[in-house]
Amino acid sequence: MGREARRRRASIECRAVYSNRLPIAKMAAAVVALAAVISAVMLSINWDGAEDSTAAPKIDNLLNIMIVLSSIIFAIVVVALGYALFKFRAKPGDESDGEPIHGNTRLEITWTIIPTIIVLFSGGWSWKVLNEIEERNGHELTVDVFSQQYAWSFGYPGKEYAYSQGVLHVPVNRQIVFKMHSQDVIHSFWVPQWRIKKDNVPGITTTAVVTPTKTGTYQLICTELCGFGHSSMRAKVIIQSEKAYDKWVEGLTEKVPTPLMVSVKQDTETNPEPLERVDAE
Ligand SMILES: [Cu+2]
Repeated sequence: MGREARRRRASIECRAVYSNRLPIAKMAAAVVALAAVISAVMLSINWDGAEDSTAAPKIDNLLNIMIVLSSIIFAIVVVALGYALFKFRAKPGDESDGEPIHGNTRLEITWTIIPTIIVLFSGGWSWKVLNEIEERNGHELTVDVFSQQYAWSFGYPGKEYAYSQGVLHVPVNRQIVFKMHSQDVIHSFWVPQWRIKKDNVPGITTTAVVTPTKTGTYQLICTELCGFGHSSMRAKVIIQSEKAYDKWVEGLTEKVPTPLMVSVKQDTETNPEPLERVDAE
């Protein structure tokens, strides 16, 4: 048999096995049912706790969309796999080889286009959410975050670079721009109830924008394995009224130490926007 004839025959066999006999309607119904059950269970779990920043509901919403999309894809795979395992299982005593299958162009185009649409959609949606979260409102408060093995400290540029160690105070309902400066290895800034998570990378300044919506005491957690003391690398975060915040910062006696100030001054390349800040000298 010539190559072309073999190809055609395999293609016909393949179509016979994989398209004509597929109970598409039943399988689609099974996919919808399974995806609905998985989505319902997964969405009923409160994965990330309280939503205490303006970004939190948007991020949770995005997570929910991803959960539903993933449930659909998971259901398609499980139903197709389950059907194939059941339908095409070997008969007892059948030791023969499987069918020689050439492929199915239509199927391959479909399973390329659909994931492409899903990836573009989720990428686009994430982009939109990130833009919304990071949009400055012109009334923001800048706070410098210094991370080093295994401690956090903070500088308050608007308050003559007052400095606090192990405890961060910020006002509620005010947009805070955190400028992060790692002094050694990569750390990561994470207050779970705010959802925002940002790496602190040595040599560059990274930025996170957060508007806390509730007062209270939280924990800042390092979420990048940074060495032996990583699990204890935490700081207390106190969100309070603007008045109480002002009072607290004014009571601080220390100023950001010179070595840390050096990294503040290096903040040019990644964040070119002018900051309202007093120079170190
Ligand atoms: Cu760490």
